[in-house]
Parts: sequence; C-alpha cells; structure tokens
Amino acid sequence: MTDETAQISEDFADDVIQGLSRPHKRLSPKYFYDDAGSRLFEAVCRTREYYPTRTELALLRTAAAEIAAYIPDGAALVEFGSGASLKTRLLLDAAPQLAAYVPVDISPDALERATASLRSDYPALLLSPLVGDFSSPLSLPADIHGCPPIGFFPGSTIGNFTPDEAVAFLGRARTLLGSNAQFLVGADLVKDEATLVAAYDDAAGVTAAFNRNVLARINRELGGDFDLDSFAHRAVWNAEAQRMEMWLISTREQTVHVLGKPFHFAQGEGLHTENSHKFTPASFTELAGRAGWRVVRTWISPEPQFALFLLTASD
Ligand code: AVJ
Repeated sequence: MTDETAQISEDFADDVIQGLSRPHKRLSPKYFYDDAGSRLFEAVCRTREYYPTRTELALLRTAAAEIAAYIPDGAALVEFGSGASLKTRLLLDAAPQLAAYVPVDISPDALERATASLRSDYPALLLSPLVGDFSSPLSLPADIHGCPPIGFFPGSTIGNFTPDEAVAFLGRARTLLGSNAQFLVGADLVKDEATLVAAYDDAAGVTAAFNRNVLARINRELGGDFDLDSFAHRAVWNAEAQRMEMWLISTREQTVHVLGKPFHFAQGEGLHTENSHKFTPASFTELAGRAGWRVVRTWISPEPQFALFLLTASD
C-alpha cells in the first residue's frame, strides 16, 4: 500500500465511523467511486433515465465552437478531477489555440492515466498535471506561467456540495486560477420531479446497485457485515433545498458491524448517501457571485435541461 492509499483508507474508516455514529446516519458520496463503483456509475450513465452525462456531452458538442471563441491564444485548460474524458477532448478539438492542459486531482495514478491517454493524440499540448485537493493552498504549475487559464468542472459534480461548500470550492478555484481567469462549469438544472426521480431510480436498478455498492465497499475494505438485501434504495426530490437525495433504508431492525463497532438500525431508518443539487440560472449566478465569479454566458440544452456556465473572475 502506498502512503497515499493508506491515507485514503484511514480517512474512509474515520468518515464511515463518524457518519454511522450520527443521530441521522450519513455517508459521503465521494466514497462511491472505487473500481466497482466507477464501473457502476458508467452503467448508470448508460441507462435511459440518467440524462445528465449524455445531455452535457451533446450540449458541449453543439456549444464547443462558441465556447472556443472565448478561449485566448496560448490558454491553459485547468480541469478539476482526473478528466481527460470525451468532454475534455471535445474542448481540446474545438480550441486548438489551447497550449496546455492541467488536470487537478488528489490521485497521482488518475493524473497519470489522464495525461497518458492525451499524450499521443495531442503531441503539441503541454501536459502539466497538478496533484492536490484544495485543503492546502495550491498554485498553478510554473511551466504554464503566462498562459491565460480557463477552468473546467463538468459533470454537475458541483451539485454534490452543499451551497456553502460549492462557494468555498469556487472561491479556491478563483484563487488558484487568478484574476484574469475564466471557468466553464457544467451543472444540472431544476426540472419536473418525475424526470429527476427517474434519473436517480432507474427501472433496471442500476442506480440502486451503485448506491448499495458503498455498503459493499465498507464490507470489503473495513471488515463490515452489511447485508445489502436489507437496505432499500430511495431517491427523493427535496424541493426546499432544490436537490435530489439518495438514501438506503433499513428494511428491518438490525445491527451492523464496521471495524468491530456495532451500529444499530431501526426498521425504516435511513442512511443518507448523496445530495445532488439542481440549479436555476439565477441560483447558480448567485452562488458564483458569492465566490467572486460573474456569469458571462450560459448554454442550456433542450429538455431535460442541463447548463454550461462560463464564468469570469469579476474584478
Ligand atoms: C457524478 C455526482 C454528477 O449526482 O448525478 C448518479 C452521481 N448519483 N446517480 C450525480 C450520481 C446517482 C452524479 N454525479
């Protein structure tokens, strides 16, 4: 085990014990994505009901030329998350004036994979990965000095944060990217409840398996004894907070053990596993504004609506 993976499993253990010890039990959605979970997420994206990924990709495709017109010569694309996906390539293809690509991630392995896959296809592009997670102050790599930065945060991952966390994230990105930066953020929009609930509770049960996988991961990595069949998947729209919530509901009274510690579940008791905030152009503009960003352009897909917001550092 590397120091990095040892640290991650220690954080995982602490977070799980803490989350299960609360009067309202919860787990962080960041732990969904082990190898099995990442594969399950990809399967979720292929379900008919889960529209965000394919909708954002189609929107990027139609907006790419217009987005490229905002990108200056010699700019650096700074992507938050390991990236180098189809979405990244769409931007790189549409904006050949991009001189550098800087993926930012806590995992050196993910960064290595991301840059390796681009190296042969974009030989002229400077690849400059940045290891970091924002909990400590970051600065852009020295070799992109002088390249105007454009941040990229696709996938509506921003929706997993609480509004205050989202503002903190956007503020740290603003500090990292600097005062002449732009930032392209993909975010899912508020829409009718039926479409939202179906997207998080597909008929084939792929999202249910994705949700339950976090219990399987606890069993695998933390010596847990969760009985996956005793937890029902629930997806609910919280209208007041404008977010989709995923829950696992204990279908019987039971005691589960993790790292030797017992955790009691009443019948019907919920374990909250994810918030996925949805936005309106107005609510997103307000959030970005609190972090020092101004919305300069918004692209919205046909229904089910998904948005790309182009932000500029506003001073
Ligand atoms: C990857 C965080 C954008 O919140 O829609 C998919 C994760 N959860 N189905 C989302 C997810 C349930 C997804 N994000």
